[in-house]
Amino acid sequence: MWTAASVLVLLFALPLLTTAQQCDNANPCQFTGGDAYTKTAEVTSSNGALTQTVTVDISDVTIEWLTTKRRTYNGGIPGPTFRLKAGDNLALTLVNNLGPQPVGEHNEYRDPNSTNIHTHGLHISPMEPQDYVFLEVGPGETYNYNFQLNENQNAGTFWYHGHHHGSAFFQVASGMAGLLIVEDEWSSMSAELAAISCPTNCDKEVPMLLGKFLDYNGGEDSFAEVQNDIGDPFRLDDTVTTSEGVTLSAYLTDQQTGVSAYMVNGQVRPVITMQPGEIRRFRMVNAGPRDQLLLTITGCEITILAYDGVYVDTPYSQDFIFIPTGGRSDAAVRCATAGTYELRSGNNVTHVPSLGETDVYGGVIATIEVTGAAMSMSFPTATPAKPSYLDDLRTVEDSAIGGRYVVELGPDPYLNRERFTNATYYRYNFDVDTIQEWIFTNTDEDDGHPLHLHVTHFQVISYNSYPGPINGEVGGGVGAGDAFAYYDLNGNLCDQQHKDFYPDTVNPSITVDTTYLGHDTNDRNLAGYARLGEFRDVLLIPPLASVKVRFIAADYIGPYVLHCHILNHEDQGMMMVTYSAPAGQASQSPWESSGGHNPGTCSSTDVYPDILQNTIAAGNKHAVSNGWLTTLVLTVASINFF
Ligand SMILES: *[C@@H]1O[C@H](CO)[C@@H](O)[C@H](O)[C@H]1NC(C)=O
Ligand SMILES: *[C@@H]1O[C@H](CO)[C@@H](O)[C@H](O)[C@H]1NC(C)=O
Ligand SMILES: *[C@@H]1O[C@H](CO)[C@@H](O)[C@H](O)[C@H]1NC(C)=O
Ligand SMILES: [Cu+2]
Repeated sequence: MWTAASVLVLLFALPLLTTAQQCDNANPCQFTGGDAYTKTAEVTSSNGALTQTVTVDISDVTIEWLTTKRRTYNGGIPGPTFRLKAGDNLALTLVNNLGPQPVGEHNEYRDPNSTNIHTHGLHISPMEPQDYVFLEVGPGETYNYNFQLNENQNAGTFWYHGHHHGSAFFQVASGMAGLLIVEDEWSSMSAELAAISCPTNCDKEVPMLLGKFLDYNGGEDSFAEVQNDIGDPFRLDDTVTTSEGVTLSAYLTDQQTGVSAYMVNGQVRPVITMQPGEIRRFRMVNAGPRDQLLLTITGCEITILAYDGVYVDTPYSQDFIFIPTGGRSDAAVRCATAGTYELRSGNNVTHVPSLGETDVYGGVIATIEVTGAAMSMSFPTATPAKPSYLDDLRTVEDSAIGGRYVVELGPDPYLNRERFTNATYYRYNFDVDTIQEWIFTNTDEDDGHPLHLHVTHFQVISYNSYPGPINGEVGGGVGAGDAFAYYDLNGNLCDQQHKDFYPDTVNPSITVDTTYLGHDTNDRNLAGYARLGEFRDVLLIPPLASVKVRFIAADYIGPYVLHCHILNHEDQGMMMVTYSAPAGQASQSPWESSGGHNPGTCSSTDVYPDILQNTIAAGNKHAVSNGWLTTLVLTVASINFF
């Protein structure tokens, strides 16, 4: 018999049975997504200052039905958004409430409970109490950061995250990341840009901290695996058997059943609501920490405003946005007609020649619901002027170059043929305020690596022809003690090797896969390439590539850290330190390049490696520029294609 009470029970029970609400840790299911997009809580500076505390602790984080224990900033994913202006002071107290931990091995995942903060992309001092990433804030410790933003800091989209070597991947993947936005002065923006930007039109800004914070089923580099390696006691429950008859951990790590999402501000596939014709400013951070994003919004228009917090000279429309892990993009987005659209990421065969086999996340990230009255808005056609430390260096005289250097990537986790040693092992030093010309090369046959430089952005000058070397993985995986060697493009062993080289264990010749050779002649608008003249602080270096960049080592003395922003690679040693010395004090670096062999070279008789070798030698000294060297550098093939 139906009583009023049982009808009521039914009314309440029915919606529960038909939605994801019925799922919990004991009854896992796929995520539904679909909540309205929400901005992360923002704190804004006033009168040139912002004082904040971020506390790192273990928190219960609930994502739809899944509850996990994560290390977080102030209890949530992501941390609070900081809004600042050029010249501001950010007094940031970092409280580490975590407990003791075992001693771990150098260049392996370790120290889950030690942390620090890196202000990724700011032009700021790399010394204490600012952006010194070798500072360890250990369990139970508190540190008072005092970040003094440069008077001329360019306005843009930046972020902050944990950067302790050994736990960088683990903590960022756990959700320890937040947005850091430097706002433009209203008066510096065009009417169209001001119409989609704070301070007057904050409702048009869509800040998005994107991250794969649900990364269980991604194999050996996934969060779940690293949790195991690093000894996190807060792994998924292995004691509860789920309704599927397996443990939650087994369910989630299964490629078929496991959930995965590239989250937006800690939300799974949220819905962004816009009106037809409305333009919004998407401020996107790829907090990764290991996948690249190749974003598209089929049916809508995209105008690129900035990459990595630096405006492009003139906004341009493009049907994709490529953001390597660690990178950012500001893009103006407009959907002309009512309907439902998807912001999705995925590889695309068109772009493969530039990306090789680099990991690109595949899936829907957010939905855009376009509804309501039509609006008439115009895309910005101009961007604010850049500060002088971001001057255009494309046409500087050779005699103005204050130093040259080569940074060679691969195999992971090697950078310039060594793994990370220590904070004061400067592989190269240069005078502050000089113009630097560096070449980034990637010896991997198949995989690109996103290289990040601290303290300053660099300008992309050219994609050069690649003469070798390539790294050959001989006898299994690559790592300390594993056999690998450098070969030329014909597969012959290079005479320039590395300090872990064991001649007995490698083949004298191998077959080289040159599928991804030829970035210099590639004239297409492909995701894996930055447009020449643009600035980046993270640049994907495609497989078998040589990219020339320049920057002014302006204002700051101290360590300029370089590392692969696939944070798994960084934690395992794909990081090194260069040093900006007081004017006139740069000297020959006290250490030889890897065991006497110079990165970027293969055979000492080839012309191109000769140049690189000489470039390194010259760059090691103070502001060298001599005639024959600069002539040789000019002969390096560099074809400008935009
Ligand atoms: C880290 O800190 C948490 C919170 O105090 C503690 O439970 C855990 O045992 C500590 N050690 C490790 C290795 O996680
Ligand atoms: C692949 O990228 C090209 C160029 O950006 C684009 O024209 C094409 O539509 C894309 N294909 C898919 C399936 O997204
Ligand atoms: C850093 O590493 C270099 C090169 O291995 C070594 O010579 C130097 O002593 C090390 N410094 C410290 C402080 O450990
Ligand atoms: Cu890498």
